[in-house]
Amino acid sequence: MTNNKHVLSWIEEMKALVKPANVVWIDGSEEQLKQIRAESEAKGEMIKLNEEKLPGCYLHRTAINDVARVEHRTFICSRKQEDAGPTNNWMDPKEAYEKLGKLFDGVMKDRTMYVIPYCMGPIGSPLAKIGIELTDSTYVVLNMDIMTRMGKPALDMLGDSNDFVRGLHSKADIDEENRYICHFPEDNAIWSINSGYGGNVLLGKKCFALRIASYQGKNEGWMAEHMLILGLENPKGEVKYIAAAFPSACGKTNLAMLIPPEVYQKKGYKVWTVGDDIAWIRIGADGRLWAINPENGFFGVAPGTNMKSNPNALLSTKKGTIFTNVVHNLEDNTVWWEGLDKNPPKNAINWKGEKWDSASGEKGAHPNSRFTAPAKNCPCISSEFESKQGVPLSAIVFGGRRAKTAPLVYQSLSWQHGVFVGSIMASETTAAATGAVGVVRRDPMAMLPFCGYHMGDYFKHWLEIGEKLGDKAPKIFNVNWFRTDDEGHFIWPGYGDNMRVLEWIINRCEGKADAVETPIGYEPKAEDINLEGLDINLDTLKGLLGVDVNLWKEEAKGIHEFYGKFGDKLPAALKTELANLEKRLG
Ligand code: SAT
Ligand code: MN
Repeated sequence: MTNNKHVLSWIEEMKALVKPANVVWIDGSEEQLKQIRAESEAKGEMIKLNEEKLPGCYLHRTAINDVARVEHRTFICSRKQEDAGPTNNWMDPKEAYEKLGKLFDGVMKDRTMYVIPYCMGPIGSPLAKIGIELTDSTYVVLNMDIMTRMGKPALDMLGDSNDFVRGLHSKADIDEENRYICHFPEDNAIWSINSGYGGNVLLGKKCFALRIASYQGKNEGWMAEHMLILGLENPKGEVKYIAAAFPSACGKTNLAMLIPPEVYQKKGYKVWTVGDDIAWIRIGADGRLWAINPENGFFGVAPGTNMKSNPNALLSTKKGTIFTNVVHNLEDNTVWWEGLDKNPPKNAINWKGEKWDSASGEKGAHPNSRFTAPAKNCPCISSEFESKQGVPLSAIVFGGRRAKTAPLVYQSLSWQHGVFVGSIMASETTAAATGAVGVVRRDPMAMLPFCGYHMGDYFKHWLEIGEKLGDKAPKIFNVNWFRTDDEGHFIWPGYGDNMRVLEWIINRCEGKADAVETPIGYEPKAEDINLEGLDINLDTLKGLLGVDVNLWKEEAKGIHEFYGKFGDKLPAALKTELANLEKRLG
């Protein structure tokens, strides 16, 4: 499929290591995919679902010990430890190659090695980049087909170039003790072994498009961010683009596919999805920030997705989709998960592959069960989805799950202050990674698990981009849909009603809305958030916008502690911003 010497010699080297029984180059043709689906089905790895109700859809179950990203087994293997920084696990690249080399040695001797060339971003886009993943998993091949532009066109785009990310993956024995996800930013390489879970093994996604790409972006003057991208169309037909960073499983897919409330629909507002997880962002010829979504599908959280919460996501899963770790409904050979509807199937198999009775009180789907759905299925996919230059950003939004401290929305006082706001993001942990759920942790720009280099340098990079942008910089905001009352109930309805907040954000960007200055930033006047058709009164909204000075003083202490980690690498501008916040808090 290619004469590229760099590609061919690297593959020879990897073959000598993993010693596959067979090598199959993935060309991306439907004919070849058909065959791989059939093999995968024959092995019992994929279960073909009801062709009438879910055409082209499959169910897959991962091993019980392999259901989420493993941050404690994820390493940045830069030559110098300092370059990985205090927020990443580090392993010396020599040690990593040696240790993993032993695990990879002969691992594919009874298996086929698939060579997957893929492109992150639209083929031919100046923002797109090429990767090649070697894997022994047909599940990976079939997921990469949905999530990336996979096959011959990617190799053609690469031509003779050496600029491609070298990914090596083996399921091996799914041995938890020897599970490693290692990144070698200086070698453009990723080695992943002993997992079969999406975020650990679809190497184009978090490993390349965030960890390796963030490092490339720092060196090349662009940004790889954990952000959705949406277009908000007003009644005049003008579309403004927003990129928003939230930690995993905090509603990026829901926000990206938002359906405006009826009062907005009647006026002609619409939301278009460009991406739901990752944005690659560059300064364009006009001096503004432009973003593409490097992915080609959605790897979304299934539980809670339903026709009310996110009809566009659910409709995206109706064909050509792979479901992972959801309930198998044996009544009609379809799938189910908690929050899909109120009728759990009577005759069903849970995510562990056991006969399941919903009355047992045990969850049938894993909380981090997923769908892999083609972007082209999405009813609200943006007309700019394939655009090679991407879309211009008007606003950048940060957000997380905070029960109390963070108000519904506020705007930063400047780009520099916005970088501060992003750097102090905190959120309750979710099931997207193994470990405790619901614990508040700092997650700067939602990149804590995904920044491929020293986070102090990452903050510096953000500040430098702002200097280059000057007055063309998008405005920066922070949102929190997750404030709770004393009984722990969410106060803000969220989902489609988040449109009301987005409207204020865009109005601010266009100089059309007022704001009040608080110690933490600009907030809307309560009357400037449209509550028409909502069950929330002005006082409740004022509560949601409230800034509790005492809580924020506590917060400032926590920020000092967190910033302490970065030592000399913490940019002075952020120290200044923290001091200014404390001054404003009094
Ligand atoms: O599991 S993934 O890393 O692919 C998704 C996520 O955690 O955001
Ligand atoms: Mn994500």
